[in-house]
Amino acid sequence: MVVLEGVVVKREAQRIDVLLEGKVLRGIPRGKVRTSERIYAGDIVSGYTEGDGIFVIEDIKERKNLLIRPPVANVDCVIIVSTLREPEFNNFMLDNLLVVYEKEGVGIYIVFNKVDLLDKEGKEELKRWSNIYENVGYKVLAVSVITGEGLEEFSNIFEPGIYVFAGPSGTGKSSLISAISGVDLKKGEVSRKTGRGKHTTTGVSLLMLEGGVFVADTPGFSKVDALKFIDRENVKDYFREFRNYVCKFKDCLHVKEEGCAVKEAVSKGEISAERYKSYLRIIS
Ligand SMILES: Nc1nc2c(ncn2[C@@H]2O[C@H](COP(=O)(O)OP(=O)(O)OP(=O)(O)O)[C@@H](O)[C@H]2O)c(=O)[nH]1
Ligand SMILES: [Mg+2]
Ligand SMILES: [Zn+2]
Repeated sequence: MVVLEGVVVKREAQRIDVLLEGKVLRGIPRGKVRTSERIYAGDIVSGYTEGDGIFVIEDIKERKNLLIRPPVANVDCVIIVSTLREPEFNNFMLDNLLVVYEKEGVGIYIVFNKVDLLDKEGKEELKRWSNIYENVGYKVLAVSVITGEGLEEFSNIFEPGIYVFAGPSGTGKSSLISAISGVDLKKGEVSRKTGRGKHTTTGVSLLMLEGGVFVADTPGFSKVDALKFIDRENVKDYFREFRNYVCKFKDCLHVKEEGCAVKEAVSKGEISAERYKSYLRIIS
């Protein structure tokens, strides 16, 4: 029998969809894959087709990486979608996410959506936060799905690979994917309306754009705790801006130690006080 290879483009509860030669088939794990392994969106799976649109999965190709939050395999880049308003910006959550993704070594973009909602004060706030993250070395974009502002620049970032849209609930991940792909995710999707009349993404699904680009829409979260994924003493390694400083003690945790160059940099304003506050709160 010919062994075929497909990509898992949807993972939700018991459902696994496999994209094979442009067609979406229902994936059914068999043998050791069924009993001892979990399959994630983004996985490359091998097996054979059977009857009515069934793909029997016999094996999973070794993963390049595996994000746990959100659960997607073989990720090239994470696009963290945030907002200043609706919902209010939560920099502590963003800093937790950044730590988690830094550890995975994936590319990272920070995209502030819903800039149409910002008044003068809001725009200043946006500039202040953008500067903070750009100074750390992150690529930051500001967009609005409603007005189209920034969307052209945003759609130009994509190169072949898997891009995961992550971030708090309601920031506009699904809306952004719809805007750049032209696919209305809210229609074809299994989505439920919450009390506030919003569509909430449930499972993870990958959409194929032109030129080998896959984008993963994922459910938003309300809380992320970096310590679930990283040991307390290693968190400092994933604050990029701390790496430029050499403290008196090699194992300095940058809390109360004598001769801490990171703390000194915070007091001089070289390192953002907000970022440092997040760091202390993560490890506390
Ligand atoms: N004002 C404004 N509203 C937007 C914008 N983008 C999305 N929205 C609205 O924000 C709400 C949430 O958008 P979604 O795209 O469902 O957000 P999501 O991040 O996919 O949410 P989850 O799937 O729950 O994580 C919807 O009512 C959208 O119409 C924007 O640029 N401006
Ligand atoms: Mg969504
Ligand atoms: Zn230190």
